[in-house]
Amino acid sequence: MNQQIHRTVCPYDCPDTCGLLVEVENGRAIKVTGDPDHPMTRGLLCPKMLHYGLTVHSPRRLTTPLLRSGTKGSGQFSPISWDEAIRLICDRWRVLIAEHGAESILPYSYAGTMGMVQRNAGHAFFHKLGASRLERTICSPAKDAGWKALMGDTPAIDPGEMAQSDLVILWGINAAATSIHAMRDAHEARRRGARLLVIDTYRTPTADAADEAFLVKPGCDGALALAMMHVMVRDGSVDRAFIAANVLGFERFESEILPYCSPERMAEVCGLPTEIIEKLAREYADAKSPFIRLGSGLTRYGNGAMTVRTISCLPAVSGAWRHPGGGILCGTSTGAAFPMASITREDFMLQPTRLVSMNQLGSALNDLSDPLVKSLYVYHSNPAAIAPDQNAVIRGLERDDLFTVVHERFMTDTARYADIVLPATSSLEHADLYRCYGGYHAQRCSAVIPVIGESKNNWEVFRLLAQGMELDEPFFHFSTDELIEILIGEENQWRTADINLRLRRGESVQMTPASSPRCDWKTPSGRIEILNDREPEPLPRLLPTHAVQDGFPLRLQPATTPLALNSSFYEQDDLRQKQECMVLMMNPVDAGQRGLTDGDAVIACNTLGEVEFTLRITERIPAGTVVTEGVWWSEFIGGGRGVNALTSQRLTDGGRGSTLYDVAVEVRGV
Ligand SMILES: Nc1nc2c(c(=O)[nH]1)N[C@H]1C(S)=C(S)[C@@H](COP(=O)(O)OP(=O)(O)OC[C@H]3O[C@@H](n4cnc5c(=O)[nH]c(N)nc54)[C@H](O)[C@@H]3O)O[C@H]1N2
Ligand SMILES: Nc1nc2c(c(=O)[nH]1)N[C@H]1C(S)=C(S)[C@@H](COP(=O)(O)OP(=O)(O)OC[C@H]3O[C@@H](n4cnc5c(=O)[nH]c(N)nc54)[C@H](O)[C@@H]3O)O[C@H]1N2
Ligand code: SF4
Ligand SMILES: [Mo]
Repeated sequence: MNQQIHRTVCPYDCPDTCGLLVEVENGRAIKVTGDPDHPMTRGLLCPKMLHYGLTVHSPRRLTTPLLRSGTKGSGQFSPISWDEAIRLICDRWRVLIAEHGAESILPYSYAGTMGMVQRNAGHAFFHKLGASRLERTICSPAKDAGWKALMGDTPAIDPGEMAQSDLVILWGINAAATSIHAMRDAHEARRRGARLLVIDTYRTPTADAADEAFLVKPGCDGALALAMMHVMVRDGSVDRAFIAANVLGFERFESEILPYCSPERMAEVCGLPTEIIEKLAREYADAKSPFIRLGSGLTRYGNGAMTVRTISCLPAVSGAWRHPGGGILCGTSTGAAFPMASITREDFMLQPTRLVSMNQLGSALNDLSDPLVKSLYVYHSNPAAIAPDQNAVIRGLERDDLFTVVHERFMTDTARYADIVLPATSSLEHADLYRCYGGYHAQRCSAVIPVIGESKNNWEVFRLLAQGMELDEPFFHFSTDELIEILIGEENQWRTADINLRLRRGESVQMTPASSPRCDWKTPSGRIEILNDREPEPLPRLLPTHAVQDGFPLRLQPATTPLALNSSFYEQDDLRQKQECMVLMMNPVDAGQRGLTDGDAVIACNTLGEVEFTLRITERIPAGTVVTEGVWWSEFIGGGRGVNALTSQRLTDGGRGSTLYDVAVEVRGV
């Protein structure tokens, strides 16, 4: 028996980027555990990755290239060889480029793997081809836009500071599901005496772990933050000395905005009673070093950027920034640690090509002209399930004249609509370099098992396509390891020669962020800019969400589940069965008003679509809101449509992000 333990990294889109130990026996991953020596993981893994072997060796894995043999969406395909697949794709693209121009080809990729080489493997190829470019903004760009409007380029504080705080607020983050190591840190802070508060739209497992949870109406946190600051001004608990030295424009904010944001007024908007807002404001102001960990949940609304900007004013007004442990953390950025431009190769573009928002794929496939999108190449993403306005996306994918290629590990909703499907490796079958967005670590890894079937990794496929399209560029001859070497070759502020050496050895390394001292604000004025005249809205203020629609009185919140990650992990039967089925959670009051009972089959609808759910009546959801968790594959749900048949292609107020959580619906029995 040949048995070995290998070090590798979790490839999924999760802020923790865990170190994994994989036990391999005769070429199969038989056990996966959290690396005890990894600075963030420290031996703790989430339930999804504990059985990663079931994903990697799933009987559902695609093993050969496939050519469509039935109608689009039928899932009927015949196996073909790689040579034939590449030839068919390149022949078709040559014709399309001659007839419609290269911008008629649209790549679509996002976060199936977070490895820097495999994730960005297509950029150089599509830039060289002159294809349309994808604006990759589905996740939370509104968070960055909101932060930037107030804080400019000020870097994030160290997530580890949470331990020094006396009041931790997890705001719009379901850490127990989505960032389990931040949750562990929150527990540790609490054991040391900090109070733990959660602000969410429903009672999540994270809320259960808190000393107190506050449930707001979806997209209305800005009102809560404004009311808190109103109370702080009224009660004289703002830090005037800190403001005078560090903040720009507080006087105007104080005189033009806050007087209209009394708790009485804002209570109606955010759904929290006046006395609770008062209490929360006092507790925040009285804490010495309150630490706000801001999630992405509240950013996916029409007012998402403004909400982040408004909440981020709190530590400026209270002076929390003065003390270690105090402040607000939106997420860390390690983007500058590696020379990504040497992989993405924007210099390969002869001129900047058309940009298409990934949040508006439905419109791009149905309405975009000059040129029409004639070919879609999807890799490590599942837009038929995860993109907003699913009906529009699928209508586009059904077009007979659209040539669709999907490179995937599984027969996803998107792959079902492909003309050609290409089998992709899992992270255990290819090399890559990973960096984290919830901390400052990085790690390189090699393949630890042989490839499954004829799968190929993203970079290998783009090398074959470059050859097929006769793209004459030495770059396309590099191996994955050579590209990794380009990324870690040179030292910089983040990576010393020693860190690079340890990266080469496959160790998990803690990089040194190019940080600045506390209260060194990287804004044009050198202060926290509560007043920012460069923004369309110069001051933070109350902005409405999108989802106010007559006839659709309930707010639907699509939420995450600990048992899946976006549409990934539905291939693991055990995890999926624990979720049981696609559930819609509703407060007893709303259910009573509609004559619905627990377990009913129900339909949630709005002007975009109708989706079937199984109803679960629960006090965990406040009246007026309904919640569904997970992004289900259509093969496991009734009616064939997931929650994104109800979400819209409208964009956020800043950052052109998705407004996936900004949804109005009505619910009825089937
Ligand atoms: N298990 C698991 N882990 C994941 C993912 C997953 O799907 N499953 N997804 C990964 C990805 S891609 C991302 S971007 C991150 C996201 O991770 P998080 O930042 O945690 O974001 P979400 O889970 O989308 O939303 C967080 C919480 O915000 C709440 N929320 C929604 N709207 C509002 C609002 O208006 N106000 C307030 N206060 N709360 C609101 C939701 O109910 C949810 O509990 O997680 C990553 N990790
Ligand atoms: N309703 C609703 N919609 C959402 C969300 C939500 O919470 N609710 N979350 C949103 C967010 S925050 C995000 S970030 C997006 C995420 O959207 P996506 O990035 O599309 O993420 P996944 O759904 O995980 O799909 C990734 C696919 O990549 C494939 N894959 C994995 N590794 C590889 C590889 O190495 N090569 C190739 N070729 N394929 C690979 C997997 O099999 C999987 O099918 O979804 C968004 N959509
Ligand atoms: S999904 Fe997140 S918590 Fe789970 S193993 Fe991967 S990085 Fe760690
Ligand atoms: Mo995301």
